[in-house]
Amino acid sequence: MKYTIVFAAAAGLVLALAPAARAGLVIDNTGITVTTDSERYAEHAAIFAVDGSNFTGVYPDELAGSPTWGAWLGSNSYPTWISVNLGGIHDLEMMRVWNGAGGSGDRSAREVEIYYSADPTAPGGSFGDAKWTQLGTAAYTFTARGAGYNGPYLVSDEIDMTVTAQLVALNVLNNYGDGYGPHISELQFIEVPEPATVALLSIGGLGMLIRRRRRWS
Ligand SMILES: [Ca+2]
Repeated sequence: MKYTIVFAAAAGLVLALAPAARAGLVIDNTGITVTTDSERYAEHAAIFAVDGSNFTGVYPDELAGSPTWGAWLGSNSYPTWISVNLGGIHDLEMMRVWNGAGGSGDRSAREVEIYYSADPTAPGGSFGDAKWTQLGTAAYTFTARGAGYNGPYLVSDEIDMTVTAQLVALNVLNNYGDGYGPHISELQFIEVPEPATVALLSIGGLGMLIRRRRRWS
């Protein structure tokens, strides 16, 4: 009876700890690579959507005196896609988006299908392939960012992603009207902590409970 109570309390503790332990960790972008079907200009290559730059998107920083524009600008031939390889399999919690600006803000990506795969050989662009799974059942509508080039801009979208994946692909169906193409300044991926971390916390909590129980009995 006593053990049952302790076990129930421990189980409750595990449940209580789990949400706290889910405070996300940003995946380091060092090992991240990308593939795409379009880069409008070399200085607007797809890699700049995951290079850890352009969180503010302030015009002078973004465009003037910079070797790159810090953002991906795709082609205006839709759909156009970018596939992010996280460098390993991760239990994702969220994707954070800094949508692009440009024009009067209407270069921001608008309707975007999101696909993911734990298989790094999933073929970019062929999202009907069985290796891909679509997140949700339809395209997401990303938030347009900024009016004109003059930020600063905040995070435009936080997309919940409770999935295990190595690849995350954005299939962009359109932008907010600018003729150049979709513009995305930065993508950030948040993962849940390693299960080992949660397990250690739980075991620690269980030990404390048992000790306390013994002291009381
Ligand atoms: Ca960037």
